[in-house]
Amino acid sequence: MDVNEVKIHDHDLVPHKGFKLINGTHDPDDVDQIYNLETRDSDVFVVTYPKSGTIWMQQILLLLEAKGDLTAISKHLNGDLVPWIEVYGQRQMFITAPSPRMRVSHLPFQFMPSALSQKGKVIYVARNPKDVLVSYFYFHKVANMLETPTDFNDFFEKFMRGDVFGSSWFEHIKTWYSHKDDINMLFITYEEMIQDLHSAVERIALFLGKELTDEELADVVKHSTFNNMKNIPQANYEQVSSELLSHHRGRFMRKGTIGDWKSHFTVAQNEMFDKVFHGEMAGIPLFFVWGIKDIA
Ligand code: PPS
Repeated sequence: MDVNEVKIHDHDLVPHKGFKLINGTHDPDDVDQIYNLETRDSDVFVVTYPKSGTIWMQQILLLLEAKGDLTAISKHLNGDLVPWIEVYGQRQMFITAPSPRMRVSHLPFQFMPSALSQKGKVIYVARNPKDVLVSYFYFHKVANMLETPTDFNDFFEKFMRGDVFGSSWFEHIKTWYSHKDDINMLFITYEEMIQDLHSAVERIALFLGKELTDEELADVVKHSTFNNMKNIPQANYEQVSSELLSHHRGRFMRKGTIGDWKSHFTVAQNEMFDKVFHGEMAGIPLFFVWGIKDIA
């Protein structure tokens, strides 16, 4: 099934084994089977909580594979070339797909192929959760399979309760991070990529064992900057039907920066967020960049 075949049933989230799936996009029985998939050494899974840089990483993987040649990847949507493994029908296609199989996923660790502990690689992209929340708020207005929030506060509360597809941001990152040594995983942040995209792409290429010339690497970087990606229709999913995405209400390449939360959070929301963050992340050695000035 390609992206355009996803059916809009209603806005229901389907609770499944402690995680919330989207009705019509995911099938719980199918998702359960992902755990049993055989993996290959050449498999690459990009794992993210929604709105953390999934499409950005799809673009980088595709460009690394094409040695920086944008025209080689321009005919299809990023999500058709590097699909979400949990979208209904994709698991079956994965089984027979030729190598290298590159996939993205928003699933928590416990649903992913157990064989990843033996074969295959994972790139986990983390983003500071305040910016994730804001980006996800706007995406709910665009994506017709997700309920449009009444207002920002309504969405803020849903996000904090984990009452969204992806469930709790805190649980997602903590479970994946706690398994980082059990699998072959590169942990990278959205903010590191913003700060120095060239170094990030070099790290990703090294992790994947891709050998590119300096010129090819520079092309990968050039075609994955926000300014260039915002003009690439397939990276913005512009070909996806208006039944699925209300394109007039927003874009995938929206702001592409760090700290947009500062123009959205009230003082009270920020205090509440910090309190929850510090409680949930106590003892976890992860540090986030919360504003663009922090890296300038
Ligand atoms: S999704 O729907 O979960 O797949 O969305 P995802 O791709 O994970 O996240 C979308 C946000 O990533 C931003 N983005 C980028 N930022 C900087 N540089 C590049 N090249 C880039 N590509 C995507 C995109 O703009 C969304 O963030 P916001 O804050 O909404 O702009």
